[in-house]
Amino acid sequence: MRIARVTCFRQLQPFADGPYVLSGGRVDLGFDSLVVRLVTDAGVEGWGEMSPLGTMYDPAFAEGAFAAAPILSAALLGSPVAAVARTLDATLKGHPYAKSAFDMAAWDALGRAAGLPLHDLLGGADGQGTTLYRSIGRAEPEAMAAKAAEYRARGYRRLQVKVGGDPGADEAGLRAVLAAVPDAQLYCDANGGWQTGDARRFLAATAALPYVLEQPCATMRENLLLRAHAARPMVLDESIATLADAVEAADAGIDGITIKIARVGGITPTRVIRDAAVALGMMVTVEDTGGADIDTAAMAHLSISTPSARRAHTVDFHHWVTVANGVGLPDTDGGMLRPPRGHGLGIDVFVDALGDPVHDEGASS
Ligand code: 0XW
Ligand code: MG
Repeated sequence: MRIARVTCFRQLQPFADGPYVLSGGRVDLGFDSLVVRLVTDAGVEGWGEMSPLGTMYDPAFAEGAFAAAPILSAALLGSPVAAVARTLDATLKGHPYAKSAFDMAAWDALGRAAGLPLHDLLGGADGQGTTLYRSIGRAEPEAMAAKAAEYRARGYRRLQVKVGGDPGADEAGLRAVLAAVPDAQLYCDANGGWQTGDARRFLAATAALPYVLEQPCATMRENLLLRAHAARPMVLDESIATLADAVEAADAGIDGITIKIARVGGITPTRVIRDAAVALGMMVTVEDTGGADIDTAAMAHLSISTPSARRAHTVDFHHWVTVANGVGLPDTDGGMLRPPRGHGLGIDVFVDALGDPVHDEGASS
């Protein structure tokens, strides 16, 4: 089965809950999403999605993905669907985020052709669903507490508290959230905003509080140096871009990793890193940098096929944004993300919601 047509769309996806504030004054108002449709010579469709978070979260930006899209599309025409990851890597060195939606679309097509939900191609479902968390942006402690209470009332039992600024202010935010939702499980995510000294100050001031520390500093070296100072569990997110990063983190006693599908380049490398991390004994989160229904379905399938004993949590991006790009995801009642039941990603895509293609080539284009 070979690729006969490639069509790319752009969808702007404003956040439903307003500005999203990360450390370092980074603020974003929504996702800027690349949606890819592949059509095979057998007439099977496959869809994929990728959105970076602005321009300052990862070494990725939407305009980069849209610039790479025509180059990758041309290379994929005639390529076997099963070999898409190899074709992408042979065409463009690096730029994994730009390849992610194409790789995802190929997996969707393979699942549809096989008549199987994607998780059956990725290890099979272990359990019914994956715990969801909501992220609380940096703000005044009262506002963070109010947001935490709202999310708890909406069924989320796990919350990601954004930190990574002044350690004293971060401590106040964490204490306010804990007071508002004492039964929630908390992750403090600095998004690499601290220097090691800031992180040690925050750790000392919050030694008695229950939370997992996420990506305290920007570089792998700083994070690994900090590991010895943190008695609590520590997970890395932005530092994990390759399999080698995951191995280095495991060797240094890091407890868990977050694999972002876009950051590593699609479902193919995500699966490799996920399975290696599980074998190395780490907790694993599979999620992404942004998107809506199509991307959330990919996170759902990769998460549910991660062994439940090693599975941490994931995000429901289709509930973060005010637009939809398909239907098929089950309700997230109880704060759980369940995979669609249909074949492949299991999403019926709303083509009309995507506007005119930004790129289209191949048969009948
Ligand atoms: C919460 N996220 C998954 C959404 C944004 O892409 C950033 C990321 C994080 O962990 O910071
Ligand atoms: Mg994170």
